[in-house]
Amino acid sequence: MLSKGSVLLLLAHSTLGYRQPYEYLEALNTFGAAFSNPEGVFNGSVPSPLSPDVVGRIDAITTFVGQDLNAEFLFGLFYQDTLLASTTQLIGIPTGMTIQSAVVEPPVVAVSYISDMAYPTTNLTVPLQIDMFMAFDDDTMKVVSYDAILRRIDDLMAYTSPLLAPQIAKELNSTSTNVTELTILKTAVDVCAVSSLYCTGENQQYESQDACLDFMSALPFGESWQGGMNTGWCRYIHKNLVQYRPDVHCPHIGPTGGDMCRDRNYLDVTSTVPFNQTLLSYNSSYNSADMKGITDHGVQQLVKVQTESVSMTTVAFVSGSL
Ligand SMILES: *[C@@H]1O[C@H](CO)[C@@H](O)[C@H](O)[C@H]1NC(C)=O
Ligand SMILES: *[C@@H]1O[C@H](CO)[C@@H](O)[C@H](O)[C@H]1NC(C)=O
Ligand SMILES: *[C@@H]1O[C@H](CO)[C@@H](O)[C@H](O)[C@H]1NC(C)=O
Ligand SMILES: *[C@@H]1O[C@H](CO)[C@@H](O)[C@H](O)[C@H]1NC(C)=O
Ligand SMILES: *[C@@H]1O[C@H](CO)[C@@H](O)[C@H](O)[C@H]1NC(C)=O
Ligand SMILES: CC(=O)N[C@H]1CO[C@H](CO)[C@@H](O)[C@@H]1O
Repeated sequence: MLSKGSVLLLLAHSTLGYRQPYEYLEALNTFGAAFSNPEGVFNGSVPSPLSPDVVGRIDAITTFVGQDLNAEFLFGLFYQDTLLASTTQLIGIPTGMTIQSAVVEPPVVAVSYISDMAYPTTNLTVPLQIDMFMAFDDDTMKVVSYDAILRRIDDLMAYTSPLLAPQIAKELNSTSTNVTELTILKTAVDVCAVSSLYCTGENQQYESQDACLDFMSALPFGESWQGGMNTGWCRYIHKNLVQYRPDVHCPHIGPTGGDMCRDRNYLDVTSTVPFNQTLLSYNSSYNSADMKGITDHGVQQLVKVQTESVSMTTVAFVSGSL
């Protein structure tokens, strides 16, 4: 319990201070524009909005550490290899990004984007809502932490799969009208095509093309939230990254799934906080000047946040006076 006269002490971070709110909004727009132009980011014509030490997490997939892996996932994932570029893909290509909601609370921004995902072979464009907590390097305004949730990813897949399936059947000369079967077939064909082309020599994963098709056809596609688990869906996601670094990504589409497409423990996943830069911002509004006139009880309620990890930006109570 706080005694009367307790002082709310706010330990300051040793940075120069935060940017103006509009600068965070600009950074959100920059990120949105980059996400909508993956090819440009990947070929270097659009500067990457990511800080070199970025750590990102996408709930339906997993955590990515460092600029290379994050760039591959956020941008490279959508930049199709010529091998598959003209075929129907289960993952759309972002073609536009708008902000539906945003809160700027330096150093953290919470944002909900609507990304227009295009499926060119079917002329389909479907919105995907992406909720993110983001923190920026305040010198460069590049993303240093992001925690992304693909909102309604299950609904999106349920909506698009039957619309894509007839075109997939046509491309694969299949007479099936069963969406599940076609999805598994498409996953197997694409993963194995990528594996044969890129995963050779030391990076070889399967004994033969047939061995690959057999393995992939028997593997459950999985639920859409299992994009980081031992599923066909996980390998389907990772197949797009193989083109960039076969040595890193081939194991992810192979039988073992490497360190990406594997069993994961729900409790571990949920309790791990992988970020280097905090996504907590409770110091920024509640400074001691703001607290004037608020009762001790009120202050306690405001800062009674249970946090998972305590970083330098922390709130502490000191009894007595300073
Ligand atoms: C890079 O990507 C942009 C955007 O799609 C494109 O306009 C440009 O031609 C590409 N440049 C190179 C060198 O491939
Ligand atoms: C997509 O639109 C183009 C141009 O309108 C049309 O030629 C093509 O047939 C359409 N494709 C499908 C699969 O609907
Ligand atoms: C589908 O059939 C066409 C025409 O016979 C052929 O050119 C194409 O290679 C076949 N595609 C596949 C994936 O088997
Ligand atoms: C589609 O195929 C799956 C897997 O073979 C099967 O479990 C399911 O019953 C089929 N659905 C329909 C509607 O036939
Ligand atoms: C926390 O709040 C104090 C008091 O307003 C302020 O001096 C300090 O700069 C803040 N720390 C951060 C990291 O914003
Ligand atoms: C600079 C720094 O602290 N990098 C760390 C960021 O977090 C990842 C794991 O989440 C570490 O592997 C890095 O060393």
